[in-house]
Amino acid sequence: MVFIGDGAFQMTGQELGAFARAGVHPVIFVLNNDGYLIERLIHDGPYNDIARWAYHRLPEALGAGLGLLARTEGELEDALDLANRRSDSLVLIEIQVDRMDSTPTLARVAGNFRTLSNK
Ligand SMILES: Cc1ncc(C[n+]2csc(CCOP(=O)(O)OP(=O)(O)O)c2C)c(N)n1
Ligand SMILES: [Mg+2]
Repeated sequence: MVFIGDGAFQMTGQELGAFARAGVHPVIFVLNNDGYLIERLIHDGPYNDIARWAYHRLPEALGAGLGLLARTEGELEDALDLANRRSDSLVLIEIQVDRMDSTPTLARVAGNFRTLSNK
């Protein structure tokens, strides 16, 4: 299983092709919050925006397996069910969340960095 942000995926996503060549079948969760949230929480600006890729369509384009889109909890449950039944294939699940969704821990840590960088 692989968990990756949309920003990090834009630097490494071509490796889907290598997975296909190696014949391995990970389940890949792409957490799509429309940019670099960790940086937005510290200091926001247009440099935290990234291109809006259709991540769930990339496995098909790269001949690498199945891509699914989850925009709600129900869609995520359906995608997990399908991934469970498709262990013979790479499955990429794009999970769309709100732009500023964050765990309390991340918000606290980033807030401390923000305070330090404003001193
Ligand atoms: C090779 C490389 N380039 C740049 C960075 C700087 N960097 C750290 S976090 C980050 C953005 C991460 O965005 P995303 O993967 O979407 O995660 P999010 O914070 O949105 O959950 C970047 C560019 C890095 N860590 N490694
Ligand atoms: Mg992101």
